[in-house]
Amino acid sequence: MGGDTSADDTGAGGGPTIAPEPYVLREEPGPLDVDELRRLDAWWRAANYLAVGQIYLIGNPLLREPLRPEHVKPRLLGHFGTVPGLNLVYAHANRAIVARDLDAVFVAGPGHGGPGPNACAWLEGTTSEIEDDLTRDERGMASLMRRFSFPGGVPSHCAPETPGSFHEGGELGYALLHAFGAVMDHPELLAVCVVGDGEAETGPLATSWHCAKFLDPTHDGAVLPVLALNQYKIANPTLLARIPQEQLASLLRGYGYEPYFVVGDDPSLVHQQFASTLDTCLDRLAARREGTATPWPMIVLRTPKGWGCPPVVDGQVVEGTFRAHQVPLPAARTNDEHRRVLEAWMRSYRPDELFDDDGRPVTDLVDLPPKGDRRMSANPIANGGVVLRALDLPDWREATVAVDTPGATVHEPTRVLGAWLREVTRRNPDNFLVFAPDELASNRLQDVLEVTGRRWELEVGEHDERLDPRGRAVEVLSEHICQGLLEGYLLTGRHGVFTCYEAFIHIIDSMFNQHAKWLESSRGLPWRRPIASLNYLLSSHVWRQDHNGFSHQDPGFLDVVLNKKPEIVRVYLPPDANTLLSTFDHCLRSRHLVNVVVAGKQPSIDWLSADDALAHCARGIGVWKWAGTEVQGHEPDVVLACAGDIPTLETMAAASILRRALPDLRVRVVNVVDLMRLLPDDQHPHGLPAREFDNLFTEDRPVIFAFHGYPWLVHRLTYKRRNHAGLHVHGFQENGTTTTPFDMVMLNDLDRYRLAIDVIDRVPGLGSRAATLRQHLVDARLRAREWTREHGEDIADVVEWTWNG
Ligand SMILES: Cc1ncc(C[n+]2csc(CCOP(=O)(O)OP(=O)(O)O)c2C)c(N)n1
Ligand SMILES: [Mg+2]
Repeated sequence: MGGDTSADDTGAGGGPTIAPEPYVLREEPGPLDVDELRRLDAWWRAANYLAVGQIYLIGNPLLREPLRPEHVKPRLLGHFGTVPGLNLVYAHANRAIVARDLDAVFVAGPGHGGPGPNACAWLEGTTSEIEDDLTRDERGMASLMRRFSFPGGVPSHCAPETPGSFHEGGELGYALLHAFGAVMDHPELLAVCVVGDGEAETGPLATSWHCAKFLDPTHDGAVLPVLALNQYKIANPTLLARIPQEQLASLLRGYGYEPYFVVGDDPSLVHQQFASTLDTCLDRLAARREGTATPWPMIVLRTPKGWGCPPVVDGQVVEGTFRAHQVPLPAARTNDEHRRVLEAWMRSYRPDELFDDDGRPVTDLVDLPPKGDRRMSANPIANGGVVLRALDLPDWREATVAVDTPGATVHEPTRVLGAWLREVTRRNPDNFLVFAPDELASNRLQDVLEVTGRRWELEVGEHDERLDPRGRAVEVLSEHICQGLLEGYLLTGRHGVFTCYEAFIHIIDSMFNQHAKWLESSRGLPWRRPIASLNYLLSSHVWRQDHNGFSHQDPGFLDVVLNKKPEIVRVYLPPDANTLLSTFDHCLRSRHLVNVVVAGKQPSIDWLSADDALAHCARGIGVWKWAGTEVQGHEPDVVLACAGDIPTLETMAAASILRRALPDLRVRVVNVVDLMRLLPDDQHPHGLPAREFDNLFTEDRPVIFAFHGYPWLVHRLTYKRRNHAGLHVHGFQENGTTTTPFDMVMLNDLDRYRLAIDVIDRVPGLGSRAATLRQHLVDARLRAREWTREHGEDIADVVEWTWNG
């Protein structure tokens, strides 16, 4: 819901409630002849009528009888204010699609106007093709109206349930991003994108005007932004409506657009103006396509909020004000006056002219929109899974590093992955993109730039590197843009990767949430096909941002991700280069998920060969037998578990300290690549059955778990496990600063010495036996800390340490 309007729902506000007057169309100069004008206007009225019906009615859809209280929904939930604008743009876009045979999709930025696109899809006949009971007749119209914002029905906002929408419209700000993402690599596609003037105040929307600078005139399609300047949001005027029009025009010109203003409240004039403006804009876009350098056209549509609704309710002006945002007549069920005006309002659209005796749209209405896949409500691109082509993936094993013995070599995992992504990019020149907020090279994926450039349509300076109007890497310092474009690209049937500093991925927490909700809801709709997964590669992570400091140290995105339904989220913490490769191959083949992969970019030890990496990743979790000191046939005394590259390193170093100092201690090392394995199998498709978990982690032995992120997350995932009381998790405790890498792990009790101390403290009977070792480890920590303070770097013992079996 967009929030409450100020009107109370008793309808007892005193003062008059006034019904809108039906208007009469006049012939005005413009591109529409009388007949066309009449038909367009009829379509607009029909869509508006159906939208009002969705907000209010559970019976009597065609007003065959006077409206009675039982015809009106008991809870009136919806937003009318934005609907007339959305429907106007939709109707006119239809005219253009037919006239120019366009391949177009519609993005409703003010997605709270769900009744509008629902109505358009029903009028176009798409809804009845998807759902049997939504026939284009009186019965189907009754269902359409009833189910809107009704328990067991469809949401009040544009959502996966809305035919033709690929835009979750509840959280404002992402409309343009989705539109621009959709047309990338779709050279024939036009995205008609309505932007709310309130929505335009959000950070993501404000920055997304720039996206036209990433579109290649011939290789990509076009977006036609329509700024719906209805001047209000929920309870306030909008900023863009109250700056002088010339300032608004300058602002938009500054972003590279040529704004065309359509202003008015007289349908006869606005129809003509909008039709001619749309023609001009589409001509301009076509000329750009042909190589003519012209500014990118856009439309500013300044019409009243709630255009056509009751002008006055309970003595307060509603039409053309913020009061029209939601439900203009809030007491239509209980208040006779409101109900009378509601009926008059609905009749002002002249439903008798629009629908025949059976409730079917009259021939003029059926004839107006395009047919088949050209209907914006039925465009297969808006149901991305339908047009999805699998990636042509090179064999990841060919990109692996040779590992004969664990610990003998060192590589930068993301750089190794980058070489493989270079081949992925090369082989998939029109359906795979990599997005980064200026961090592609910083995260060591620069090999990708050997086969492509960074997408850039602007001037190229002498010292710039690898800029290219057709580049397959999109770099812009806005996590919002990266995320939003990628979402639009995925939702319309393509593939991609977003690489980001781990700490700053939080900037798009909320966008991730909304995309996840889309995936969750659309899973339940048989007509929506699965799309490619959203793949995050988070590098420059908490443990190796020692040089950048506390602001750059935050592994909490994992906690956000795991709030979402288990069916659609995956978290992978590959410990080395080969496991990262295997993991990413899996992610790029997966569908309809969010995959979060956290991996380091600094030189780090190679643990597993290609074969071992494959087996380990297939299991998702496993004992590294060669790293422990278990004795066949005996339970271990302690389990050292680890998830994440640095925790794995520290765990391995702890294991080697214990092996040398306490050779009799039976230590098991368990590495976790797929964090979801920790969950029970009835909670996640990757969950480990209880017996397997108990076998790995024992039923009662201490488990010292070194974890990449905040420790509580592991507890959250395992609290139902039998040995949860024996699980002691070390992770990021929010102790960060600018210091050395080893000081970072010491600050958070994740270092090898601390892990080994924990083993001594937790294994029954070990404390007194290993008292000297414990003291030695405490001293070693102190020494390591002191060394950093004196020399500004880590002690050689740590820096030069490697696994030697
Ligand atoms: C990010 C975000 N913040 C707040 C809201 C609550 N909200 C819903 S509608 C709305 C006003 C939108 O105004 P505008 O974009 O101008 O749309 P319109 O006037 O066309 O209804 C607000 C604030 C939201 N949905 N998303
Ligand atoms: Mg508005």
